[in-house]
Amino acid sequence: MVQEVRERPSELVNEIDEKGYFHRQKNHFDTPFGSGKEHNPVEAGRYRLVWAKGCHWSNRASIAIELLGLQDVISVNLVGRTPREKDLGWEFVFDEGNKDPVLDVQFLSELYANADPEYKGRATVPAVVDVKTKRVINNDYVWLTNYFETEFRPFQAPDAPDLYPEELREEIDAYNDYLFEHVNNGVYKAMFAQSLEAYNDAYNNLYQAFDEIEERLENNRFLFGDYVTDSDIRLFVTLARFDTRYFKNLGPIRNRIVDFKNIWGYARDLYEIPAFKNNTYFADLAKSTEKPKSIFIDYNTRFWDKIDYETLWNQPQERYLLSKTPSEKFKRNEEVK
Ligand SMILES: N[C@@H](CCC(=O)N[C@@H](CS)C(=O)NCC(=O)O)C(=O)O
Repeated sequence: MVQEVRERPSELVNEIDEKGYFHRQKNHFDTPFGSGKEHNPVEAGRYRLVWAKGCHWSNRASIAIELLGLQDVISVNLVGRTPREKDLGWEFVFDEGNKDPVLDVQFLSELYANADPEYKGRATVPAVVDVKTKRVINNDYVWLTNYFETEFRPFQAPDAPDLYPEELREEIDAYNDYLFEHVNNGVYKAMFAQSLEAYNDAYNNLYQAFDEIEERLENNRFLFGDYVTDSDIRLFVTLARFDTRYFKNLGPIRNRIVDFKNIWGYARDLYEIPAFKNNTYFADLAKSTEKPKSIFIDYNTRFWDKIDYETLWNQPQERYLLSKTPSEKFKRNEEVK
């Protein structure tokens, strides 16, 4: 029932400090997956991932599930928004009657309330829901893909890629922290900044990182060499949204993604992989939800459905020339060698 659903709390009220800097709310449901008493048990058919096309934090998880062949183990569903006077947050708008057919609820916030009636934060995606109890049991986007890569290994496809090789884990973790700070959340720090000082800091940080990544990709096909890793998923989801959507809220940008030779080739190399392609909805990302307020109508509102993103992102590139295994983008798990 719509009336009982809690109105969405705003970042601009709760997540901005006195100097205008944005500080993201903490993940509330961070119980890890594993075999201990303090863990969410690793089981097939027990969990459902809820994600949203626009949200890169959740897009990582949907890409990882498909890359690892876990679709029959962890079910997946999408949420969206219905424009209302009061923002009620994520809703199962793609399902009949706007209700998730497995969980039988309309709003994601209901599943958060089932888990913790006192929860005051935003009901965010990604959210992993226990289908038995209809409770959110994990919304820890930082570690979610790593749980799928490690704890869910017994349920992965036999030839699943090893996206988080043991010998690289420390380096990948450190690089993921860097990506979070400067790129994934770096974009948001600029987009939510409420003072020019906070904005300029965030903007410079972001472009410094893009310059560093451009250099790293000069001789490396992927961030860690010849094979796709967890870090590549995390970078890709931000790149896919940059020229499509973020540029609008970033202000005058220095370069688009298509202006970076290496980053742009790299992004298309990843986009060739079905799990990346199937989970990226460019037209939906570009589609504007704002009502025009003046005679000047923003670029996305005018052109979102006229740009052929598929052709643009399918332009050939020669990144394979950088690799010792040009036709293999993945390190496969040992057992199947
Ligand atoms: N859980 C994290 C990150 C996930 C996140 O921010 N997801 C966004 C979409 S990208 C969301 O679900 N927002 C829903 C809302 O704020 O109503 C957070 O709380 O900041």
